[in-house]
Amino acid sequence: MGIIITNGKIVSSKGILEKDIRIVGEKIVEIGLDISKAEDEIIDAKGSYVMPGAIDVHTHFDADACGIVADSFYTGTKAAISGGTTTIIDFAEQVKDSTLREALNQWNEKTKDNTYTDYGYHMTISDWNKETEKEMEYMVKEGITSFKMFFAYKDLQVDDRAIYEALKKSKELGTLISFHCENGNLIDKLREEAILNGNTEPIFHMETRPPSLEREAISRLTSIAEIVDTPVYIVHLSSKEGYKEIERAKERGQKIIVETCPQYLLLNKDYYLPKGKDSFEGAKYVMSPPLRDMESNEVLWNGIKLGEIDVVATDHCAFNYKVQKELGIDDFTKIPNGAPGVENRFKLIYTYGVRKNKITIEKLVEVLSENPAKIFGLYPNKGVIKEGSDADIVIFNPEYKSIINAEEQVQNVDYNLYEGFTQYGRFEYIFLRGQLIVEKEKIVNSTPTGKYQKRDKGNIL
Ligand code: DUC
Ligand code: ZN
Ligand code: ZN
Repeated sequence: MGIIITNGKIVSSKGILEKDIRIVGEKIVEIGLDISKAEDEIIDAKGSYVMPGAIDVHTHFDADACGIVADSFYTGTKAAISGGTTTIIDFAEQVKDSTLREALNQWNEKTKDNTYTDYGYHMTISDWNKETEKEMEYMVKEGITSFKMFFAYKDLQVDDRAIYEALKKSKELGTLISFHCENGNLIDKLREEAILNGNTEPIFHMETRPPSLEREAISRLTSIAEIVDTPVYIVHLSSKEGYKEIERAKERGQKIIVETCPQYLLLNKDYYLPKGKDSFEGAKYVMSPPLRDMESNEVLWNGIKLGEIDVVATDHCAFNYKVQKELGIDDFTKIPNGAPGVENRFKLIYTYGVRKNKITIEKLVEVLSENPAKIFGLYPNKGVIKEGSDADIVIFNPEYKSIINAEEQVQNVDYNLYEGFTQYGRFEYIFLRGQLIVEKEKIVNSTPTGKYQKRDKGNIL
């Protein structure tokens, strides 16, 4: 017995198809008309879009501050699938003086039988040495075909020489390295100066991470990548300054893959301004890079439309406002760095992108599903509705309207970046590998059945 999804509009980056889908077990087995067989269960998707499950390639679940975890893999992936995301790729983090294998073991323990979505890992490299280089080969065998390096943070950042060597190794292996582009040494200096001058409020998180320092790191990265002659992936692009720097590299003929996040499209630096009685509220928006000006919002939207920005991910890294963000009440440098959003991405991009005519519905599928799957070696199992693909399917009814409210969210965190925002759409059904997980916005399969995805090498678009 199979499942037939009928009457819906199947969306891909190429257009819309009005056909039926037949699912048997975990896979899509047929797409066409009159394909149902006796005893098939029929799902009527009239009035809805039928889309491949979204993929969020940038999450940090299980992030700890003062011994507390807001979103674990369990709650975080439950929130993800409630919001239309059926696969996530989280960052496993090598800490200095330890190995990539140790990080992988740690992440495997966190995720075991504990995720509602399918999942994979990128491996963060923070200790570059001969052993790390060798371990990259082992990671590829384990299905980890992407890595990450940082230009910022004392504990994580690597120098130009390490980036050059790692890119050479990555090129040899056919893998991809993503980069957090902010000049950490100068940011550290600006933060010290701010505190010495008594500038302790959350707004100084933004003031001490100016867009010029994002541009500088991008310029350095693209210069190194040019020498190695290899593509690079830039995570969470936030500013028009950074965008222009990427354009310059592309004009030279370089391949740069670019990700942004809803917060850099929809929010701006005014959120750091003290509001009413609570001058600390800006702490909710302490994330890196920080929020930028409204012009940057528009440049990034336009970049998506033009195909210059390839992926919209979330950088979900949740800390509660109470107790956790409050660690920095007297000193912004102690505010845990990160913000939630895994649950909200799909409807926000639909509401403020598609409904506002900034992008098409096809582009939404491209940047939320198809490109992430292609870039990170999940395609065509994921990212597309096609015969033979995993039946990760979102049936999205665009007509419902709701207001974002942290009290009603699935994310296990006490605030929402988009509190009070209107959003459109309702998830009528969400399937993960043929299993019905969400019906009418409610989780109907309470067992986490997410599976680790051994990834292939990605296709550079
Ligand atoms: N960068 C990330 O990608 N995530 C959380 C914090 C950061 O700086
Ligand atoms: Zn980052
Ligand atoms: Zn991140």
